[in-house]
Amino acid sequence: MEMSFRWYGKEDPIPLEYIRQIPGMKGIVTAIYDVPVGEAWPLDKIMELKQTVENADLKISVIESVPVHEDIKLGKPTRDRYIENYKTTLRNLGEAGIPVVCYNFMPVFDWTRSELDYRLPDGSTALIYVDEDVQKMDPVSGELSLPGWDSSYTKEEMQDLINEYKTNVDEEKLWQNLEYFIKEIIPVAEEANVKMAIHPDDPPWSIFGLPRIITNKENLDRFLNLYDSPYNGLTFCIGSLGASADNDVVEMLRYFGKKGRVHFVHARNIKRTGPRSFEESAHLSTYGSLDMYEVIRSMADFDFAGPIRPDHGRMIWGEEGRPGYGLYDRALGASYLNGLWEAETKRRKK
Ligand SMILES: [Mn+2]
Repeated sequence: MEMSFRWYGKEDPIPLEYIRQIPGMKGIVTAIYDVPVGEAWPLDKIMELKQTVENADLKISVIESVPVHEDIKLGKPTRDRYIENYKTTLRNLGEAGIPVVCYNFMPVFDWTRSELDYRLPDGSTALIYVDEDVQKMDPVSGELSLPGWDSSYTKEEMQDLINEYKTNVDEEKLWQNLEYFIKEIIPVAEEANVKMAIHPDDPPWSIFGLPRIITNKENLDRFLNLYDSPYNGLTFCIGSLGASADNDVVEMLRYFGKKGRVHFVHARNIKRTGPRSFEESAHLSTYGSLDMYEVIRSMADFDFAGPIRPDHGRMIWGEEGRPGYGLYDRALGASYLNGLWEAETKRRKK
């Protein structure tokens, strides 16, 4: 297990030097943020990022993420140009020695929450998802006030995009579009020696009537079978998958880990507050619905040697900044996970 931490580049209020001071911290999870979605990442920008991280005595463990252009998810004729750009990016990342790329295939919306600063009883704030609140939002009417949604679309563009999915892309069509993409990029990932790690949909169910398919064990299996290669793998996000009580994340992690397809782990706890509602809790097992000791135990069962990061954290100790991505609670999460891992792996050697 290689502990890592997400860093949003030079705009991130948390400097690499602080991240380096977290005990056991080895890797950085980051991306290039100033290249438009769909364009190829130039090699010199990647090398500059790598050097910045290495100057802080850390290394890039994972690129999270190389976003997939909507035209690819929609299966439009223009997708081929964007797929070629994606391949160029993968070749450049390979040349820079980047081992893993995290990406997702969620239509229009990335991770979704109804509130980003919900106050927990101890005074800390957390990201939460309350189903009734999300149901009330109507992105097509332009009334969307999705927190954290950094809208690069105008109201009209958003309406057109959502209508395009509703007219042309149901779940099966989205599977076909994903298959087309995977069959194009995995051979390039193999050549470039970059492991692809798809992130599950967060939350793992349809929102706003849009299809979502990377949601449960059966679908993750179906996904891996689209292209049978060790380079076609998963970012196993415990909090995303665990938001649905139907997902036994501990069993799923062990199952996919033993297949050699878990290339990256996102670890955070969530507390389910309804069938389709949850709060992001502190990492400790006793604070959420997921047993983090069992999570670590299943990773020890397949000798996980890849990168893991504390996914989100609460805002504590008066810290302000990017919701979910403060320094303190994620650092506590990393230390807790390191402690569980040390205890479990030492116990096994005795
Ligand atoms: Mn995640």
